[in-house]
Amino acid sequence: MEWDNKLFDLNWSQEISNYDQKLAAAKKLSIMAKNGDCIGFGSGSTSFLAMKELAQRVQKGGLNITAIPTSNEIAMFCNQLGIKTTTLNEKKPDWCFDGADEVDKKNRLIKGRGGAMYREKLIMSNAKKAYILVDKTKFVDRLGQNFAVPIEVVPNAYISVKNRLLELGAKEVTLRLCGKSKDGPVITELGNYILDAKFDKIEDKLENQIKSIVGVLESGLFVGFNIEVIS
Ligand code: ABF
Repeated sequence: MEWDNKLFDLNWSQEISNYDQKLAAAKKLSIMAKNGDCIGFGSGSTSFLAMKELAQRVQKGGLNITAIPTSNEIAMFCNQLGIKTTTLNEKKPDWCFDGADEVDKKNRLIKGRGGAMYREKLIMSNAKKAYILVDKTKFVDRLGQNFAVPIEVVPNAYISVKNRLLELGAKEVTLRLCGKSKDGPVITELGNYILDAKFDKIEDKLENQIKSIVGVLESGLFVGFNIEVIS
């Protein structure tokens, strides 16, 4: 029997919100890939569509790329779709793509609804350029208007981090809970918790202020990256 690596149904695309806009962005992204590119693969539904578009080009035999995935889930999808993967310890990405929850006029982002913002920021900070794939609902006048800033914290520090975030001006900080019954904290790939912090005003310095709290691994606030937004 042949080795069967098919674990996922990769046909759930039609349930994606704003599907047509996301697919259009994904298609624009996929034609940018060139032979030999090492590409950071982001998470979320728009990135998933881009990954499927890229996989079609790979499967037709016309494109030879290597992916650095931003989550274990994306790594498994790549594997199933026949896209080679590597890690940041082996290779540096030439560029990367990812989704976002909010984009403001200065190309600052809130990311991390899927909880993968640490690896997403790690890859983005090692790539020369990031293409951010969004539908029109993601553009905001004020960063933080629709989404809280997600923050990955070491479990034994989540109360002290929450209190520091309130001191920094957060008006509400909640522990992200999982599932419909909300009976336990969401656990990240690294075994940490996620706090969601609502801010009325987000200045550039907030990213570093959050990062400097002891017990914080990373936040979903992305400031100052070389970004091109594709919608
Ligand atoms: C990832 O996917 C996250 O950082 C962001 O929260 C989310 C966006 O998802 P989608 O493309 O499904 O709106 O990029």
